[in-house]
Amino acid sequence: MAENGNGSVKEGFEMPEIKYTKLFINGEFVDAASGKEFETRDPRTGDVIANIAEADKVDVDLAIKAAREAFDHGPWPRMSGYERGRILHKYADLIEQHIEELAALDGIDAGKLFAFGKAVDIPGAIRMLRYYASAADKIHGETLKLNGAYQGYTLKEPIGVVGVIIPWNFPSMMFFLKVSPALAAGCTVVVKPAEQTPLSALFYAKLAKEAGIPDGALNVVNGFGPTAGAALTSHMDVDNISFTGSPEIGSVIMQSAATSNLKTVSLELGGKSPMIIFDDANLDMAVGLASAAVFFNKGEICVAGSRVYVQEGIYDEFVKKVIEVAKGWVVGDPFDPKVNMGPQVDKVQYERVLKYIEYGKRDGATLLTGGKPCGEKGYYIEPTIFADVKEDMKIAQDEIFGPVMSLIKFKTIEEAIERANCTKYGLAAGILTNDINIANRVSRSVRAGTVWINCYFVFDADAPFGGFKMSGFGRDQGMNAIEKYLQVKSVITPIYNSPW
Ligand code: TXE
Repeated sequence: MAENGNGSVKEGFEMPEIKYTKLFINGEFVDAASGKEFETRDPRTGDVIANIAEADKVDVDLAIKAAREAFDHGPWPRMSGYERGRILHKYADLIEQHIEELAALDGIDAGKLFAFGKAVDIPGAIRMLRYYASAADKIHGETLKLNGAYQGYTLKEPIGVVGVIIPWNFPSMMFFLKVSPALAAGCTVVVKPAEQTPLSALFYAKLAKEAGIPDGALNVVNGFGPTAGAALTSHMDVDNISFTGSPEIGSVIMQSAATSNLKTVSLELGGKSPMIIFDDANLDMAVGLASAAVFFNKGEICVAGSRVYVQEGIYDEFVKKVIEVAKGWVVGDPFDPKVNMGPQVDKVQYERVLKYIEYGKRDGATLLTGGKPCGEKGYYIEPTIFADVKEDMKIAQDEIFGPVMSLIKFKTIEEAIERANCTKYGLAAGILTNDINIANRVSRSVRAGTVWINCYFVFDADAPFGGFKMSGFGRDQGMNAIEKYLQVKSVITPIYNSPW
């Protein structure tokens, strides 16, 4: 642990004041109808940060009613794309004025590195918002030359009320990954943030109002999945659900959509991504990227490169070096600039990761380093590496969502491809090689929505992101994503006395 780790706040740093704790419905902060609240906790200590209004079905119904009214009769979908874009850019300007405070809120709520939040997370969320703000006036249909004396065109119209259900690992990025294209398309939105990280979403709701987003167009209802989340997915007046979370809940959400009003659904459901390192790769780069790929954000990242396949020629050398690098990762208070890895988000995830470490030992993998909790309080776990991992072990198949690397030796390209593809997931893959032919062949053979060659974790608003197989379907980011929030309408007219 770093000196300042274990829950102590770095000297001179002022913790953000918790200003917003209520539900945000129809442009107002309101208590839950039941008066219920839930606690949000600081993973550095396990202490309560604040009590948050807890939405139930009644509150979610009110938020949906406001969103429906704002969609059916309000100005948001009726404005020009240019005007919506202007307001969304203003929204981004306001967020820019609060980067530090927002990074600190995600830091205390999710245990995320404050410095990283300030430099990457919140700026990344802003970039997402600006990307779609600039796209709002570029939504076009097509012209259609039809059979006979008819012509037509397509209109792309906003799909309606969008329900957004997001997880806790990137509270700000997730919020804008979904909300930005939906608002740019002219939809109105009800967001249910993860119950572990309710704070920054409420701040974003407040800034949305200040930016001029009309009442009802963006609502935030904090609460739990089986109550607030389920009320959103089963509602007859919600037209689309955009979800990121576990495959188990993705399946529940599809069922709920199917048995209510057949609302459209997009799902991003995590992964078990392979990092494939060939003999000719730059070894130091490979060691650095492979450790960052699974320890970054304490492994709480859907694209974590948790299965590391290393070709036999460099395997022994790689193992020596990666153990050293893992031991050098500083675990501790995410507000301390010396720290590389903060605490797991909550007690449930902390215990889940420790349980997986036990499964690894039980199933015969060799623990090379880490494997234990650290610190006297809070949810800290050492960067952990297992070797001799076999594909039929639980640690090689399940998404652990923690700082646990599984090392696997391979001989040939064919073997690497086959083994990389042998989980139910298909979200991302990393390939490290200097041979263009290997890079091309493997990138086309791995079944994954994103392939990084000689890099990892390179996200951009312009690069579509989503999964193959049980990592889900539908894409966030890129111009593709805006299509999820649009309907295509064909308009057909006769042509009289047409010369052709
Ligand atoms: O996910 P859940 P949890 C994976 C990761 C993690 C595991 C469990 O492996 O360890 O899932 O995490 C809402 N109807 N991922 O339990 O339950 C819930 O309130 C509607 C990968 O946090 O899927 C939260 O807002 N909504 C993932 C959201 O779903 C429901 C990121 C996610 O929670 C609901 C997070 C219901 N019945 C976890 N039940 C990724 N893809 O990055 C829950 N929710």
